[in-house]
Amino acid sequence: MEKFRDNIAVTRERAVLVGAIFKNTYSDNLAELAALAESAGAVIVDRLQQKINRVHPATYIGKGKADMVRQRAKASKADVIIFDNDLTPGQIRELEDIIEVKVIDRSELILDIFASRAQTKQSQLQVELAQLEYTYPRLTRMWSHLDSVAGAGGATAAGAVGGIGTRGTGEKQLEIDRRIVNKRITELKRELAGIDKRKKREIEARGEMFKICLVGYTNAGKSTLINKLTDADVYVADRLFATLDTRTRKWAIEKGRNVLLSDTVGFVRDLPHQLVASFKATLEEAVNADLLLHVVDVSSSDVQDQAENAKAVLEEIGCKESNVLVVLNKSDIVNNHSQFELLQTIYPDAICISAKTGMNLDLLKDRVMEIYTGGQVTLRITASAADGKIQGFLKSHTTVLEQNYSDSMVIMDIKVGKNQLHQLDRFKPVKIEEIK
Ligand SMILES: Nc1nc2c(ncn2[C@@H]2O[C@H](COP(=O)(O)OP(=O)(O)OP(=O)(O)O)[C@@H](O)[C@H]2O)c(=O)[nH]1
Ligand SMILES: [Mg+2]
Repeated sequence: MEKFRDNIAVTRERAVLVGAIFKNTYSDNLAELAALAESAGAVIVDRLQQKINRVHPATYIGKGKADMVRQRAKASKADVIIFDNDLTPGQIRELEDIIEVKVIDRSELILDIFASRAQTKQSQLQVELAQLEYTYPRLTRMWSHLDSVAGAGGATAAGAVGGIGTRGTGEKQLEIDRRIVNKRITELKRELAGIDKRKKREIEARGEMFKICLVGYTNAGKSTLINKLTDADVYVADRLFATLDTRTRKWAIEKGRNVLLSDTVGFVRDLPHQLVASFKATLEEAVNADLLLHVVDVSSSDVQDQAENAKAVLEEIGCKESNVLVVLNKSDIVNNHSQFELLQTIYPDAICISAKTGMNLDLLKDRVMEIYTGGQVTLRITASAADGKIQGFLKSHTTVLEQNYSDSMVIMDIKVGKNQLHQLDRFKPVKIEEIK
């Protein structure tokens, strides 16, 4: 195995995709794996789906099928085989022996993409932790294998020294001991806990503001939407996992009505468990939100699965379904109209928008406003003109339609959300009356 897995990164490598599907299950077309591989920079030269009756413990797909993969890999001059299924270290080793080309699995591919995208300290540490936790058990077994191959060189000690894809010298790696990895894991956890605490304080400092979080499958258009609605200036790209960090901005839904809008990491089917665990703090933003906008890319041929998978991740991290508003994005480039209609029946409350062209963003604003305020009422508030507190509150938390003075009184006509009415109690104005 040390012959091939000296570098797990797949940039510019010629890749053959392999997916094992079980008889009687639906046929997944490897589209997602292809998108992931391309996002990681690989060039796809062939793809194969193998129907199997059961998992073969040694090779997952069985020796005969592995041999077929070898022939195809040879014919297409492949550098790497990427499996859609998660493999054990032992299976990877057996497969590499048979196929004679580097083999990686889906989780390793995703971790590699995350590693190349991580920009902030927090996401870099989160990815490193996930890599160590996923790769480490594999490495320890690789090391025990190496021990018996005197002088073997080139096996990766990936996360331990510098992230997946880092080539190190064999000698040096043999020196790397499990304790170093464990120590690093402890260090990472401690550093991340510190960042978590700071983030929690930041969230608390936001106080009573209404919090909205954009969630959904990767590449659905979340960052495009936050950029359109606020001055966020988040990086947008037609590739998977463009965003790994959370960005929060003020969004003025109406004049004087500010809410907080957050963009966060996108989801994908079966995100490696280690990754979800270490990105917990980033995903916390979604758990704490008052409202989630689930952005769905209606131009994708895989849209229904993507939406279902995103829902599953939301459930996994503990979000309530009642807080979710589905947003059908990219309505400007629908190619499959019957699928689009079907989606509208599945999600009858969804709003069809285009984050790119701005289509229907006013409808989205109205709906969010409705949820935020619980419907609005118009009130005439009479208070002492000297009462600065109530005037300050009304100006920053409600829509002031008119403001007049009479004697020592101020009379303000305002539009306010029913959900906010209780906040008026503490100001004790002289008079509150509803007006039409
Ligand atoms: N035609 C069209 N393209 C869109 C629309 N919204 C986003 N896109 C494109 O879709 C791609 C992905 O957009 P992003 O905003 O980066 O998607 P994201 O959900 O933030 O993706 P991740 O950060 O990877 O999770 C970009 O190429 C956008 O230009 C839309 O409404 N219409
Ligand atoms: Mg994004």
